[in-house]
Amino acid sequence: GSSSPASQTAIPCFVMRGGTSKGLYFLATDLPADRTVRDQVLLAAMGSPDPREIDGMGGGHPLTSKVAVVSSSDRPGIDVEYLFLQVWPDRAEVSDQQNCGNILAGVGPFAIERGLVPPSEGITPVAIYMVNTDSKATALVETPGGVVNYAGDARIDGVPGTHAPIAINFEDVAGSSCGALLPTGRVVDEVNGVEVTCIDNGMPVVCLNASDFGITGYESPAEIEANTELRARVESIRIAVGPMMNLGDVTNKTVPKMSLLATAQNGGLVATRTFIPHRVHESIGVLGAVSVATACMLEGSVAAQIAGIGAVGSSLEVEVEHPTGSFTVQMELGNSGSTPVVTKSALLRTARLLMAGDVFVPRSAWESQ
Ligand code: NQM
Repeated sequence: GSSSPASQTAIPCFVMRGGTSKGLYFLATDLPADRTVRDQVLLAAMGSPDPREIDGMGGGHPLTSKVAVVSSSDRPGIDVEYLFLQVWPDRAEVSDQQNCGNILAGVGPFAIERGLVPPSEGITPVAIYMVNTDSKATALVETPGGVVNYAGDARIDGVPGTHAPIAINFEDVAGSSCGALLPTGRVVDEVNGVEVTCIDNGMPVVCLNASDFGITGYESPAEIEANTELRARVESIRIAVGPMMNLGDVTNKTVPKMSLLATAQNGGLVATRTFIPHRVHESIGVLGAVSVATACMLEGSVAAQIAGIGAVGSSLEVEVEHPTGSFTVQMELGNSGSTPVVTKSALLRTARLLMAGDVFVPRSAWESQ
């Protein structure tokens, strides 16, 4: 009846495509301050746990069950803070254990649209503190006439059509999750009889040689997901390397990502098929691609053995191939002794505001604690 309290709570929310992912974008001030209640609310908003997320906004896949929580910042040189949350589709769990460079692509436009960052004429640089990894990114957002522009000629593989370019620059992301670029202290480790390269240049990734697993590395994500023996072998290596990468017990974590590598097919650096970590990515994550490209620069690594290149020059542009095309990473290299180190990386993304309004959650979700 009209006197009963509203059965649902409305929360201001944008739905955005960020790069090759899609998610819900919130201002931190619009969400419950208590983490347990916040996670309860986000699960309800997405419709998790349910493999189809039918009673919520999630798309039933990790790439479409993502959340950005954005807030203003007092940190020097920083405009906004971005916390990434992965909502598991099929498990009642929200994880802050990884960053996401694709959802990051929507953070600049969102911050401008929601009034956290005043637009400049032409292009607005947005300096973003990435809470999950205590690191910084700068996104360049087109704002002609002080309005965010989403239309343009930039194309990224894995997304139909063309859109306004959003250039993103990273500095100092090495070791941001694991404490070191090479968290095991070695370029190559042997785990379960297989050579692996464990690396973190913004995302913890384990580079594997696809041929060690009896596949070509050019299979479709669906074919790879259907290979139960392969999945079990990759997962047991993942569990084994977790503690070696300073990530602890990773059984229930979304990291490290497991990237099966093969010789490039289309003139790129290397071909990738990446477990994130249970579903296989339709393309590759942003920081995941940066980490794989970095591994290719390290002499003797599993990646370099396949890519067949050492470090060349001080700045280069490489294509990391993936199931739906390739991902361009620009890298600047410095030297630490004889080891090349990636000092900066830059890449191109696009993002688009899909919907702005309120997301509704059952009142009990917000009041559950
Ligand atoms: O590596 C998927 C994505 C990602 C993460 C994943 C990402 C990144 O494509 O920076 O973007 O690997 O979980 O959104």
